[in-house]
Amino acid sequence: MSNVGSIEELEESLETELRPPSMYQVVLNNDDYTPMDFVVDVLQLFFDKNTEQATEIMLAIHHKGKGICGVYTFDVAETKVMQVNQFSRENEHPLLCTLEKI
Ligand code: TYC
Repeated sequence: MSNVGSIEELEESLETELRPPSMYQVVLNNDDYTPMDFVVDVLQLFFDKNTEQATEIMLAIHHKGKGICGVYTFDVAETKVMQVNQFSRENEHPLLCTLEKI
């Protein structure tokens, strides 16, 4: 517990810390140019998927337009989005990773 100096602060921090954090889906979007193998690599490198899981998610995105890679608190989700988009630009692919509040 942080910053508890008065009854008011105690009540506020208990209230704040007892509420579960908002959760965010990290989403990969389909495009016509990113190679399928690159998307499978991204899912394994950044989202802890094995080859079979990564291939299944990649194909679902390819057919449906977008797909969920994982669900995280805001800070973790935002970091993953930035890392994946940076990795895609470095490799000159248009793959777009976004974040959606649940
Ligand atoms: N549609 C891409 C292709 O045919 C593959 C792809 C899948 C791209 C998933 C992005 O998030 C994506 N090469």
